[in-house]
This record gives sequence, structure tokens and C-alpha cells, in this order.
Amino acid sequence: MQSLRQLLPSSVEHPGPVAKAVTIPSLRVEDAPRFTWRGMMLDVSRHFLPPADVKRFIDLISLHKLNRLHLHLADDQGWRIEIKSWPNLAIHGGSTAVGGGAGGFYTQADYADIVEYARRRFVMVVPEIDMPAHTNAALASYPGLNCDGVAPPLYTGVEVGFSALCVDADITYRFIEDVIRELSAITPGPFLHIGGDEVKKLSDAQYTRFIERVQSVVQSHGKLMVGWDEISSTRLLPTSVVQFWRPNVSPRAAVAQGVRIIVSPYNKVYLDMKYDSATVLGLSWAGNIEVRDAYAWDPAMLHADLPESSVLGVEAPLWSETVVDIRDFERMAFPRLAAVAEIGWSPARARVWEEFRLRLAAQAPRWSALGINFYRSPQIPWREAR
Ligand code: IFG
Repeated sequence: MQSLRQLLPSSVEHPGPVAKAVTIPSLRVEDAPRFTWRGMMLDVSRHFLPPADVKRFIDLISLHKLNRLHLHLADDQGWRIEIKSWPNLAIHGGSTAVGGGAGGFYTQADYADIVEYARRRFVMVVPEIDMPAHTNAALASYPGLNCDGVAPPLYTGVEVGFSALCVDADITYRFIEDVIRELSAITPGPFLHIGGDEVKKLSDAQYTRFIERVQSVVQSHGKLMVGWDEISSTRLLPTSVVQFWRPNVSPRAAVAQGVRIIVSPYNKVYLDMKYDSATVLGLSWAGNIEVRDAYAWDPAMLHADLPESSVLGVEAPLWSETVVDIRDFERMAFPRLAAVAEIGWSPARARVWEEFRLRLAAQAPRWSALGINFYRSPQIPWREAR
């Protein structure tokens, strides 16, 4: 359908009835994706996106034949999914956001609605509850979850790594069991992301024990564990998936365990990175990422010891420390997400920057008709309708 849609004039993308009949030549399309996992991640914790805006993104990613939507549902600044057995997680832990503004959360009905909306567009939702670090929102919601029994205040800043679950306390595993049980029950897809990134407050032994225990909880609920690349130092089931975000971390240990890899190199596809020094939104710790940086690389060439057979696919995370509403999210995602979509779909030999930038230029009328707030990168000769 998306291939057929791309053959239609951009005028059909305007809301409302199509003015006149549209014809296309009779043709035969033979096409198939290179990678199975073609995704993006929305960080709805640092800033919350209401369900209607998440559905808007599902429309836009399915237009580009992406098929995975990873929702970063819990972090230090916000817990965004209702857990019935621990109601204060969303009520208190979801009450604010970076900068101290209003937060929000998805009821389980909202989440089920998003999952169904995505399924009808061939997009699989992959929920993430980040742990053992990035957990201040949970710790602030239940004093009993803290080793000292004292709940920290809600956090509205942008530091990372300062929080950690009390990994040697039994209550922590009752909490994890309940959260994973409830989330698994409303997630038809096979994957459950447990984060695992940026842990500064635990020893390696504590971290390893924790991840391996959480992996068995995920497995007991019939799901496959996904985690950021820090988990590759632990003993993983071959069905687990490791999301490589740090280009300098070798996937050798993970590949040796037979796990599959998603590549999200922060210097190529972290969509919260500024386009250039003039970009108002975004961060710059990983360097600026213009459209060409997001396009001119290949997952199979990232690491010498990463065979293409281990690469499940590619995913572009959009962290929202500085990204507040849907128009900000769209501005950071487009046009770079179109580059990532082509990396996920097309054979490497078919990807040539000078050719891609012209095809991208031709998307301007279509994206404008769809009302996408895309960044007019100076690298692209945008063909705006007069
Ligand atoms: N790294 C953190 C994110 C976010 C990001 C912002 C990962 C896996 C920096 N962890 O990327 O939570 O703060 O660019």
C-alpha cells in the first residue's frame, strides 16, 4: 500500500476529498525489506506525548515502511503507563516532566488503543521500562522501593545515572514481577525492553545479577528481553536482543552469546542531536547530525565483528529532554527518519547520497500536504510547491 501511495500525487495527502480522479500506470512492484526491525523510539518520559500524537507518529512511520515503535515509558522524570497493582507510579510518578510542566500517562485502555492502532498499520509496539537506573519516578512514588525507605522528590532536571532500584531488596522483585506481568498482558508483541543503561550506583556484580534475574522474569511472561548495550556484559538468552547505542562498544560479547542486535549509533541516528549549531532544539553531546550523517553509513559496516546475520535491524531514538510537543518531535524526526527508513529497507548497494537527496527533495510537497513540521535542511534542494 505504501509503495502504491508513493506513486500517487502529493495532492492526495491533503485531508479531505480528492479533487479529481487519479491514474497511475499499471505496473508490477517486487520489493522486500533488508532488515526485519525498522524502528524509531519515542521518549514519552522526559516529555509526555498524548495518545493522539503517538498515533500521528504511527501514521508517519508506517508511511516510511518502519515497523517498530519503541515507547520509552519510564525514566527519572516520568512514569507514563498505568500499573493497576502500583497505581501511584502513574498518578505521582507521571505527574510532571522535564522543566516541571504537566506530565501525563497512558491508562491501560489508552495503551491498548495505541497498540491496536499500530497493529492495523503493521507497526509493532515495543514498551520499555528502564531499569535498574533511570528509575527516580518509580522511587519517588513508593518509599518502600528505596533502600533507605525514603522516597526522593520528583525529578525535573536532565541528569542521568543518579538513580537505581534497591536491587538487594525483595520488594523490588515484587514490583518488577507486577510491572512486567501487567505490561506483558497488554503487549501483544513478543518484545519487552527493560533498559539497563547508564547505571552509576551499582557494582558490576549487582548489575549482572539484576539483569539476569529480570531476564528470567521477562521470559516467565513469555516475552523476549530487549536492553541497551550495557546488558551485553551479562549472561543472555540467545532470544534476547541488544540495542547498541554506543559506537565504541564492541558487539563481540553479545554476538558470541548468539543474541541479535539492533543498531542505534548515537552519532548517526540519535534524533535528539542538533542538525547543526543553529538548531534550537536538541542536545549536542554526540555531535551534530545532519541528514547526510544519518544516511551515509551502514549497519553491517559499523563493527568489524558484527556480521549482518546478527543484525535484526536499525532504530532511531528520539529522546525528549529538549523536545516538548508534537511539532518539536516532528522537527527533530524529519527528514532524518526518512534516511533511517531507507537504511532499514533498501539494499546497501542501492543507497547513494547524491541520489537519495534528490528523492528526499521531492517529498516536500507530500510532507507539507501531511502537515509535517519538517526541517528544511540546507543539504537538500527541497522541491516546495510554488
Ligand atoms: N543517553 C541516555 C538517554 C538520554 C540520551 C539523550 C541512552 C541509552 C542520553 N541513555 O541513550 O536516557 O538521556 O541524548
